[in-house]
Amino acid sequence: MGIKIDRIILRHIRIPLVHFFETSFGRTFDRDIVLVEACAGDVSGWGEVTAGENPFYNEEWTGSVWPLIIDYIAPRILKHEFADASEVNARTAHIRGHNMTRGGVETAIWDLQARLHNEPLWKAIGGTRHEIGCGVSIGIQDSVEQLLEMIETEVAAGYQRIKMKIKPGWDVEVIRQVRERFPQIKLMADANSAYTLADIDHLKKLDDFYLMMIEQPLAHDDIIDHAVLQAALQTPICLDECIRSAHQAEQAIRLKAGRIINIKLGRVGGFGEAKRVHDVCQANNIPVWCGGMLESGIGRAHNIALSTLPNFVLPGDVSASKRYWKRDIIVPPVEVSPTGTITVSDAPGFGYEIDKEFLETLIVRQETLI
Ligand code: OSB
Ligand code: MG
Repeated sequence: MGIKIDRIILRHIRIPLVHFFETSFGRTFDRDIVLVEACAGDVSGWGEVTAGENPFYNEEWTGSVWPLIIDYIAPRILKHEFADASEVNARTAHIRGHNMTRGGVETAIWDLQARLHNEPLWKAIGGTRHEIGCGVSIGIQDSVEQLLEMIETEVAAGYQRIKMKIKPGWDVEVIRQVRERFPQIKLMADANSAYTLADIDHLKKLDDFYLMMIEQPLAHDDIIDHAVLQAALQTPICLDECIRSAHQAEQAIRLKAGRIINIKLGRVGGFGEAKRVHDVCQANNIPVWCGGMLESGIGRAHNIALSTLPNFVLPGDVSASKRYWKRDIIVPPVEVSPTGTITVSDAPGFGYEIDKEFLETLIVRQETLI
């Protein structure tokens, strides 16, 4: 039984975060998210485009998503006969970049296929675990005291590792204070490309804090300088921004640009490529974990499914709905156990229902493509 999409409904929603989120490239208070509903008859699959509000993490932003889907993606998807969702990626692979937009559509079709087959998405993609380990990503705060308080809260909630955002001026001395207060926790730092090789002596100081890893210290599109830095550091480097395909993962591993890779569905363009990145890493003994992009419940549910693949052996940035939203757009919300785990739903598709009534109240713009 193949899949034929007869309608795509795009929705742009705006939803405030419970607490602002700051990275080295800026502070976010409200999320502007494009959701993709792919329909085959009366069955729908849902995807989330994980682009940010500005083109600062990568080249995409909420405003670039809409025209790209209308002008370039939907015409290649609508009415096309897919034997399997694994064929979707190749239909839009001629588009340069814009993986998050391509991935928002692709993941919707994976969800649709799983719902049509009445099976959980995590099993459909080859997942092997019923429970996933969770960490949290904590943004840059106004004061170290506020950061310490937040870490305290998340450790008490049971999260298995703490990731803190760093940038020049909010790095070594802040980490030193975190380590003094929390000598035992699994701790890591994410720089979102805020440094260059000129900072190598400064970055070496991070080796004092037995971090699990330091994430994407150098340029968003670099693997060569990361290889130089990794050779100079004891702390493992984890690559995020610069791994956008399985081929790039393979090259980064060959160059020894890092020892860990964070996989984000959007950054690599959906489940097809995410599985290939996963497989390349597994074959090379590179552990992976699932990154996050402050997703609503839809993207979060996809991330949970992805995290069930066998080589997702480190806790990811997939955490409870309530850390982001007063009310999520899925029911039930994503909940995390006192030991920092999420139990994976066995309901069809990504395993949660859409809260349509609440979703309606968030819509900025909606369009049906046929
Ligand atoms: O680099 O992992 C990142 C959020 C926005 C942009 C980039 C990143 C992040 C996060 C948030 O770290 C992870 C989460 O969804 O909690
Ligand atoms: Mg990151």
